[in-house]
Amino acid sequence: MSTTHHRQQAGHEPHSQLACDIFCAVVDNFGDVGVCWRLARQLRREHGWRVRLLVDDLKVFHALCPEIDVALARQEAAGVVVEHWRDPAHAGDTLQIADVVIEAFACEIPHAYIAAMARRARKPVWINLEYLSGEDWVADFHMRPSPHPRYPLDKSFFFPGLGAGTGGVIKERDLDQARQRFDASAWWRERVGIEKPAPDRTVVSLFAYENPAVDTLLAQWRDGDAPVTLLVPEGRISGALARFFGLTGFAAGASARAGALEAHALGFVEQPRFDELLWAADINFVRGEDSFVRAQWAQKPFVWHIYPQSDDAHLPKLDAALDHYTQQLCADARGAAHRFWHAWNGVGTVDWADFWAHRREFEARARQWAAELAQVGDLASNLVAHATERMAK
Ligand code: TRH
Repeated sequence: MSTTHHRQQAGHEPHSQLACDIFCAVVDNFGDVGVCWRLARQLRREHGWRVRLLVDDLKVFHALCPEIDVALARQEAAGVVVEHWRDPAHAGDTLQIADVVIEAFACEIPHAYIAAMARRARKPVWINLEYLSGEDWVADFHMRPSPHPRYPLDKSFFFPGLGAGTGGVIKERDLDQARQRFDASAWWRERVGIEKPAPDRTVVSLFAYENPAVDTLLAQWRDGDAPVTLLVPEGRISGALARFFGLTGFAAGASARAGALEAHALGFVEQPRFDELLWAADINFVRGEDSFVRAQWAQKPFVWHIYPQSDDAHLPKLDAALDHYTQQLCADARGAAHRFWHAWNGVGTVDWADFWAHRREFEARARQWAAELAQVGDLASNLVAHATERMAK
C-alpha cells in the first residue's frame, strides 16, 4: 500500500489536528468506558485527532488501563488526555470546546459546556454515540440530526450496528495482523501457567454476568466425552465456578478439575490484551458490548450474554444479532445456535452437545461473518468521515 493511500485512509488529511472531547459516564461494569477508551485511542492513533476523554469513574477505567492514576484530575494515556469528570456540572479544568464533541450513550454533557458550544463561532459537530444494536431500524436512524430546543446546535445520533448503513463497530487497523501474529504457546505459558492444550481439548473462554444456566453447562462439560479447558476471567461469574467446584473462591491463579472439565481463573488484563484470550480459545462466551464485538473479530464461534434490560427489551436485540450472525448457516446449525444463545440468556435449557455438534460450521461462519461485518466500515473511520463532512458544510 502506498504511503499516500495509507495516510488518506487513516484520515490524517485535511483535519489532522481536530480536537475531540468524549464524555463518558460509567453506568456499570466495564463496557461504557471500554468502548470510549478504545474509540479515543483509535481516533488519536489512526486519525491523528487530539482527544480528551472525560470519565466519571477512574477506578473502573484503571482496571482497563492500569497506568490511569485514580487520584489525578488530569493525565495522559496512549496520547489521550484523560480528565476525571467529577460531577455532572463539571466541564473540564478549563472550558475548552472541541471541534467534535461526543457524548457516549446519552450521558448528559454539562450545561455550561453546551452553552459554550453554542457561543463558539464555528459550531462543533455534536454526536451522541448510541449503544450497539443489530436491529434493522438502526440504519434509518443513524446520523439523524436533532436540533437543540434552545441553542443553535444540532446533535446527531450515531448508531453502531452490524448492517449496511449503520455506524459499524470498532475495529483497529492492525487488529487482523495482530491476531495472525499471536503466539498462542507463549500466551498459555505466561497467562495460564500451563502448556497450550492438545487439539483434542476444547478451549472455552467464559466472560459473563451471573447466569442461572452456568451450573447445567458446567455439569455437561464435566460429564461429557470430550475434554474441556475453561478459562474464566475473574468477575461476576466467578462465584458460580467456586460453588460448582466446592471452593471458597475462584480468583486469578485458581484451577480446578472435575470429570472432563478443567478450569483456570485468570486475572483481569489491560484492554489491549483482552483479545488474546479470545484468540487462544476455540469458543468464546462474551457479554455486554465491547467483548461481543471483539469476539466477532476473533473469528471464532461465540455465545453472547447480552446485557439484560427490563421488560426483556434485550431479546429483540439478541435475535437481531443472531439473524446477522447465523444467516448462511444450514437450518440445523442455525436452530442450534438460536437455542443455545437463547438458553444462555434465560430462555430454554442449555444443551452443549446439541450446540457443539455444529462446531465446524460455526467456525467457517465466524470467518465469513467477520468479512461481512468489515464491509460496513469501522466505527472510528465512519465517525471521522461524518464529522469531516459536517465540518466542510
Ligand atoms: O462489562 P460489560 O458488561 O459492559 C457493559 C456495561 O454493562 C454497560 O453498562 C452496558 O451498557 C454495556 O455493557 C452494553 O461488557 P463489555 O461491553 O464487553 O465490556 C467489558 C470490557 O472489559 C471490554 O472492553 C473488554 C474489557 N476487559 C479487559 O480489558 N480485560 C479483561 O481481562 C476482561 C475480562 C475484559
